[in-house]
Amino acid sequence: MEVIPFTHFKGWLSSSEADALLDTMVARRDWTQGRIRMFGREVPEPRLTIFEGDLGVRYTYAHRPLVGRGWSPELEALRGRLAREFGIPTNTVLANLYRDGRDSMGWHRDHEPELGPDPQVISLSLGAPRDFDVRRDLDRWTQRLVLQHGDLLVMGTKSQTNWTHCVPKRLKITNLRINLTFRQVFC
Ligand SMILES: O=C(O)CCC(=O)C(=O)O
Repeated sequence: MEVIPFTHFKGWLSSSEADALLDTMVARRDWTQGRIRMFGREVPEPRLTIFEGDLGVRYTYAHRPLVGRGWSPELEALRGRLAREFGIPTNTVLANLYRDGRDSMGWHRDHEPELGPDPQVISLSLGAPRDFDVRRDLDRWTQRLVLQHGDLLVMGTKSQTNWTHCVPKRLKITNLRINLTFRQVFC
């Protein structure tokens, strides 16, 4: 039986650390609404994003090209802590801001060629709790995780090759959520 390649660390950040990071991220002025291509049509993303990464690192998803222009001190400190604790190096972070439960992320996998053959992704959640669904390709078995303020999710080996994941809409949620996804891009 295949082990689920998603490991959920509840309360990985203390509530004071999570509150401080949420405040810092909310105060940023560089949130943008990108445009992506879905089913052959260009549409605005149903969320806001900030991309950071090592200088010149390029990551493209859904036909949206992103280029690393360096790190803010708090996100660089966090990626160092992740590398020390999990032994997973990363050179980019994509921050997603879900303004409320109308913002979402559809079923997908992080399998762009520049992420290598078996990407691992580390995801930190801040703000409103949101459902995070994972589905195994083999039999479409689906599991729901609830990601809360300060929780960390490690999507390990095979998580992107044999599974898909999504953040479904939740129309009753009125508060914002920020998610930070750290990845290693091979240039
Ligand atoms: O918001 C999340 O928890 C998931 C983000 C995600 O799936 C992604 O950035 O690929």
